[in-house]
Amino acid sequence: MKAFFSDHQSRHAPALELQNGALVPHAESQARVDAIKSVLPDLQIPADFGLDPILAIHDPAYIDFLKRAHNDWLAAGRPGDAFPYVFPVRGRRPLNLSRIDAELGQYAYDCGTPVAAGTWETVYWSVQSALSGLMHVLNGAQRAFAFCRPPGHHAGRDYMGGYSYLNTAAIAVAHAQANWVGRVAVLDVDYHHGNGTQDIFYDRGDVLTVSLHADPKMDYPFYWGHADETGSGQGNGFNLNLPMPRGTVWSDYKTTLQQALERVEAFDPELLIVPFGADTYVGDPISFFSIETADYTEMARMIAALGKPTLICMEGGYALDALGANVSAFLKGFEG
Ligand code: OKP
Ligand code: ZN
Repeated sequence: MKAFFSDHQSRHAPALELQNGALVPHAESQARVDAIKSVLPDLQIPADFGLDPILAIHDPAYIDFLKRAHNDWLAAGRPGDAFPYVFPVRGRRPLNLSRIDAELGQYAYDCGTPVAAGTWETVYWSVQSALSGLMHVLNGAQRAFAFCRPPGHHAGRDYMGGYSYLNTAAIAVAHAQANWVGRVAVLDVDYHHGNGTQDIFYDRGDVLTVSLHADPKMDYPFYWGHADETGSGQGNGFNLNLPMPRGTVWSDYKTTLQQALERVEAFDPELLIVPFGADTYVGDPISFFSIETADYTEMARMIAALGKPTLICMEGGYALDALGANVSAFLKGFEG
């Protein structure tokens, strides 16, 4: 399967994130890139589709902010990464503040998603990798792997969070629908709920969003991903959340995946997009499922059995010693 990645995607290198009350080295690191690259010897350089596909999903003011946030931070005399630390509480009146500290809080929902020097360049090219993979599929390939980095599924129309700045999968959906296809299904198999993707398509009946993830009663992102979030308006019934408890092993995950696949099959999409996180792995340092490396091959075989043209977008996965093997086990399940 063709895999797409640009070396510009290595520029983003945030130093620290706030985890459980401590500033720790950022889990979404360059070492992830090296681990995944080591099992993908033949990466394709993405084409440049420009800003328009991004603006089809994201708020122009948010994009403008992302491009200049780190410069504005430096100009305000701050060292290092632009770090959000003050947030508008529910019910505050909308304010148009230009102080970078206020803007960061306006557009972020957590303290794990700083804007670093190379962030814009990296997330821009991560999107181009997704779009290049998408075009490969729309041009007739049965599947493609977009090595997106950093993750994208937590980013909403005008917000960043969960290491995500631009929602790569959502941008691919919009680009596909602008030119080629009608119904698109997004099947998110990252450990964490794909809250940004859910929000973006919540009222849409032509985009089915399905997410298998850790129960948000216990795990990030807490405020989204509960089973009773099923869509609104035209989108009512077109969002399916399948939360699972910590410690979930493959045999139980598999039963839930079967349920997800039945829903996708009933929707009968013309295109399937799979945000894939290897953070369901038993050894993941920030997650708590018990999936083993070999299970990823079976997981992928089950998804491939749908027989739909499929774009896989990389999301999380932080166990550096197993990340390459897990990605390669997953991709293997799509071959042959
Ligand atoms: C991004 B992706 C745990 C803090 C969790 C955010 C996790 C973002 C994951 N104490 N921080 O979905 O893999
Ligand atoms: Zn994740």
